[in-house]
Amino acid sequence: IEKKSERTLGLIKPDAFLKVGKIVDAIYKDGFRVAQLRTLQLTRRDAMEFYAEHEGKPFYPALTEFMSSGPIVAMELVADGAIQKWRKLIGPTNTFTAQKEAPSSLRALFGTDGTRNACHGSDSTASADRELGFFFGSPSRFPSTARFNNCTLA
Ligand code: DGI
Repeated sequence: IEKKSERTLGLIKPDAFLKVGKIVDAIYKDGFRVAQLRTLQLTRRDAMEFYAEHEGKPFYPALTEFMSSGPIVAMELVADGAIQKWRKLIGPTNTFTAQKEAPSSLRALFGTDGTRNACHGSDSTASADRELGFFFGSPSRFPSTARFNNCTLA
């Protein structure tokens, strides 16, 4: 079955920021094209808006605190069936579940725990459109990335 070329929003979360080299390498090895990439840091308010669907859940405060705790990498990833393909590459939501069930997945390799799980991927075409607009829409809501130029990448 021929799948349609698709785009998705991939994030490298703060706990895996310094693994951007290894993660982008895995992204290319899996056959994605990286159409856009930027480094930025979310404010708490940005993180609350990005994850608004989880407002009121017990993990929402820790999630939004974590997502605004340091620099992240936002990527527009393009491939046939990119949405499911990227979610398969990152693995199950919980890092420990990923380590048991998908030990070569990015969350298994680079995640920290249930909240801090290294990567994000859109879960539908509607969320991919919304999330790509959030990070790459014009005019951009995010300031210059120049202040991250001193970070050392692993
Ligand atoms: O699409 P996912 O990131 O795999 O999962 P999601 O949209 O259901 O949840 C968004 C993020 O919120 C997830 O990456 C980690 C966090 N999260 C989800 N469920 C739980 C959670 N964090 C904790 N601590 N406990 C949860 O049950």
